[in-house]
Amino acid sequence: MKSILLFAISLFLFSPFCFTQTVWPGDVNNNGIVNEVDLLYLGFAFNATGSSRINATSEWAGQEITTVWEGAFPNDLNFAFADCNGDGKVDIADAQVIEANLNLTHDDVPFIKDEILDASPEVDPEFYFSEDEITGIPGEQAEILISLGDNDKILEDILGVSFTIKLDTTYFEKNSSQFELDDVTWITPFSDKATDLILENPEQGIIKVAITKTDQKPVSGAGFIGTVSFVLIEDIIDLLAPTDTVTLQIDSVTVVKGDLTKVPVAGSSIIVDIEGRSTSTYNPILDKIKFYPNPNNGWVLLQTNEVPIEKVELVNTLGQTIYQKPLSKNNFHSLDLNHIPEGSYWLRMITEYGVKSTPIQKYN
Ligand SMILES: [Ca+2]
Ligand SMILES: [Ca+2]
Repeated sequence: MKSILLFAISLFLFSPFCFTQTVWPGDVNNNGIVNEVDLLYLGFAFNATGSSRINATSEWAGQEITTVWEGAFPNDLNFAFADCNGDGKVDIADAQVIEANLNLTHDDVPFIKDEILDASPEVDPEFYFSEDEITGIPGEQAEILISLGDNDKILEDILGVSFTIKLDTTYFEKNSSQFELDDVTWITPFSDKATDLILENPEQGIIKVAITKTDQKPVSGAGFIGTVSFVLIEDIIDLLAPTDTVTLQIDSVTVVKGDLTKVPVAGSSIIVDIEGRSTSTYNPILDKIKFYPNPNNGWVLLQTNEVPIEKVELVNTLGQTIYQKPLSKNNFHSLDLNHIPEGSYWLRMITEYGVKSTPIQKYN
């Protein structure tokens, strides 16, 4: 009897006739936040149609879906979640809602962070700057191409990619940094069958990019994606200590296949050489210091190789020192960074020969 009752209740709960779920416009994957990853899900559902929402709005408010659509994502989430503006069709107007509601959160569902897969440039494909070196002239615009994958590591059956470009606003002019997607790339061989979002946050020096195919036809390939342009601030040379480095960074890379499964792809960074800056003060003996692994998940090992490190510091992308530790003269040291939030940092190793400063990536 009990089981019959349970069956009846579950039939009632899961019946499409009483289906109620809440859509927050732009949170296509319904994980509690609107971000660039939602565009990848939008690509998966692009051109789907179904019932429009009653009193539909793109404003940030939870709206009930009363009738399910036919299609669903691989995790069974209904396609109605992709209809951000509620007009009964998944199209480019819904991508604009993602942009309008970017970074907004709701707590209708337990927040699930969009997972960034661990990846290593040694084994996985890489998002990288297409030149080994770049020189910037203070106050003048410079640009560099970025690429995803190369001939040795071709990406297969890809539907979309998202990533973040970071430029430290201490060194780069705000509002001058841009990313421009190439008209034709290996992911988007036909620009009318793809869409993209390029979301610039000049205050934080962050550019979020998402590109997805809209015809559900995954592509394989590797190569150029677009161009990052930037302007170094006019008085940068006065600002820099001799061992400071200025970098551009690509991280938070998400690459999805046609079934939305994720492919590990490594991010990267490049040091910007600054014209007119003397680099002779860097002591090459500092190259003897080794540390690993990078990226790390909380533990970093340092091997000094007879260049004693007096102190290590961890500096965030805002230039704030968030961790420091004096070190003994031992050859090996381990750093416990488990309490440090996930993100990109500079590891500064202070020695009597100068400061070695290296970008590191912390994952949880
Ligand atoms: Ca989301
Ligand atoms: Ca729509």
